[in-house]
Amino acid sequence: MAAHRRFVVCVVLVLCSHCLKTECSLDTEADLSDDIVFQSGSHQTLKVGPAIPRRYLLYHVNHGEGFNLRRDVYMRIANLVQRLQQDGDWVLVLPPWGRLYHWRTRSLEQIRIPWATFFDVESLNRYIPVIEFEDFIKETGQAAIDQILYLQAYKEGWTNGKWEEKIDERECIEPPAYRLDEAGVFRGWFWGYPDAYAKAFKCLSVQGMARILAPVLLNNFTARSVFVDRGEEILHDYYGQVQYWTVRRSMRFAKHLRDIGDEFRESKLESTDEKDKTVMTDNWRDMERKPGSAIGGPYLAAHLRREDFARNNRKEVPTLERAADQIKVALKKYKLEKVFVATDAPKHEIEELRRHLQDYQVYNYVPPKGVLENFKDGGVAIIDQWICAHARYFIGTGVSTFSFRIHEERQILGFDTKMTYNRFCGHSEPEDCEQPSVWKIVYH
Ligand SMILES: Nc1nc2c(ncn2[C@@H]2O[C@H](COP(=O)(O)OP(=O)(O)OP(=O)(O)O)[C@@H](O)[C@H]2O)c(=O)[nH]1
Ligand SMILES: *[C@@H]1O[C@H](CO)[C@@H](O)[C@H](O)[C@H]1NC(C)=O
Repeated sequence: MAAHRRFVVCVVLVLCSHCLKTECSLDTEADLSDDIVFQSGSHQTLKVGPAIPRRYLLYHVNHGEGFNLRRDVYMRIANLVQRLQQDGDWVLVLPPWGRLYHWRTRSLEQIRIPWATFFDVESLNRYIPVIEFEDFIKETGQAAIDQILYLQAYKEGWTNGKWEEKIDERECIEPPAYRLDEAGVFRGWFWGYPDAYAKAFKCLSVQGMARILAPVLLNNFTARSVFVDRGEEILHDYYGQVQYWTVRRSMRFAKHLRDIGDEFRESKLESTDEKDKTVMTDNWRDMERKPGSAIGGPYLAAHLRREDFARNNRKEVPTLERAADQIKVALKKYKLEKVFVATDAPKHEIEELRRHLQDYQVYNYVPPKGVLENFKDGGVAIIDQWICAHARYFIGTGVSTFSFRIHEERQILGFDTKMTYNRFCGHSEPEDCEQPSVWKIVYH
């Protein structure tokens, strides 16, 4: 998983100049079609054309991927929908959350979770039209999807070592994850909805940015609802550019989770938005902050990714003792006494970390039973991220997408990148290990 993600990041970097080039041709096309619509309308006073039928884009991500990589895939797909919107009435159907590898609390049923549990759906809707899967069922009358497009790489890899953008209908490389049943429809995993099915299934080999799917969805597959599986196969159209940050800004966490995090900040960490200069506007579109305008609460936040990262002995993971040493250096430098630790570590590891930091006040968020029951492991992780996002200083774990999303959240709130783009040096790395690359927020 992680190797795959690193690979994706490299490709994005290499292709940056390439995507800039193709950008202009696509934009011209859009402008032309706008003109035509406008002209025909201006000749006749009352021109009632046939209503454009609403089309639905559904998508799914490979089962093994974590929550925070899935958030990244949402951004790629949302920008595709934004592109499709120029040519019709498209709506993105949000894939219910569930069965994530890292969601370990066995006593909970963590399946068919709507996006509203974790995100502010109204905010998402301010960028592109989105609906929950349950609403899709209500709107269309049944959990039936017209067409599955299963994305995969090219069997032959990159031919003669050259990377180019392409997409073709191909035979499935792996045995298909959907099977035709006696009734002639495709059955498989549709987020735990046993009645859901699809009418048609195809594999597409793809190498390219999300928008490479646009002409295919507009011209080749004209079914009303199209389900793109393995959405992580396509790359960001504009990594780190305006479109990237706009959709990222639209991904606000659900208010009920933010409130819980804020309550913890206030009661334990002496942190409130007024004092910390992190007050948010109601609409993210009106929020543009100068880097450095946010001060943050009087605490340091650390994200310490353990579990599988530690078990696999990744070089980016520090021993708890070394993590504590690095935290102490920053606490002294910024004259702070309080530490908030977000981690997936077992209790005994948190206790060990506390022992190494006994001269300081160490906090971590332990959810009351009701919070865990209502908002699940995913909600608790978001509360952790939210508290980290409001600290004066943040230090994360290298290559963890959990930490990456905190970096972004802090830029949106207006923190200086120096107080954000920091990570622990792992057990087999030098003390001055390479720090995360800074992706500065852009608004225009
Ligand atoms: N509550 C909480 N959960 C965490 C924390 N760190 C990781 N997790 C859980 O572990 C999951 C995996 O982390 P992700 O950020 O999704 O992904 P990653 O850390 O990059 O790991 P992979 O993508 O799986 O390689 C998260 O989605 C959480 O469920 C943490 O600090 N607090
Ligand atoms: C889409 O249709 C065009 C024109 O018929 C064809 O050349 C192309 O191969 C098709 N692409 C896919 C992915 O089906």
